[in-house]
Amino acid sequence: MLMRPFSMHLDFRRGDLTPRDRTNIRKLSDMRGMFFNAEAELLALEKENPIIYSFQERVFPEENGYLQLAVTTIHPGKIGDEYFMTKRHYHKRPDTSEVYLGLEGEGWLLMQTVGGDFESIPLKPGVAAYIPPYWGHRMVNTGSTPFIFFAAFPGDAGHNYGDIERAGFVKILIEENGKPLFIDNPRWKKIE
Ligand code: PAN
Ligand code: ZN
Repeated sequence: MLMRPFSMHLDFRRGDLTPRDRTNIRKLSDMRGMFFNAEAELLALEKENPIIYSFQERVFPEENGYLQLAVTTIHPGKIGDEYFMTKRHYHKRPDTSEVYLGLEGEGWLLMQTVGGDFESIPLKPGVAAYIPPYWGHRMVNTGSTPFIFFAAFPGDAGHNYGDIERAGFVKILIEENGKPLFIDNPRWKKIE
């Protein structure tokens, strides 16, 4: 069936996509074991289990030729010294790209290949980043306000959380003396 052209509304400040098909909420309990400081993670879980981020999606056919659209809001905060961040993933079809556009707040885009090649790009309103094929990706909120960004990716890209979940990212982003600092992740292991 022929899809008709259409428009939608993007509220940059609130991170609202209208109309939308679904809203996903990721609490700390959905990200167990992903923060570096396991003790701080457990404490925060027991105390309030905070919402780390949420994302609103327009869902289209999972086929070549279409695009999927999403707006993500990462709340400000830290677990230990590590900033709130997204889970991260590769695409199920790893040879697919994605574009992220910063709408509100500030943060960093962390990217990594299966071989351990690492790249990072700072994002703020008006900055768009191109994530090429084969790069796993994660966003991190390094500011004190919500970090909101828009994403567009191929209809059939899909999401693969497992591969990075096992290996972790080579670097993590922590706050030191009030500033973001990249440090090596001692837990990271290359998948053989
Ligand atoms: C984004 C992400 C979104 C949430 O739309 O899916 O920011 O992050 P996680 O998927 O890592 O939980 C995207 O990259 N889509 O492909
Ligand atoms: Zn993606």
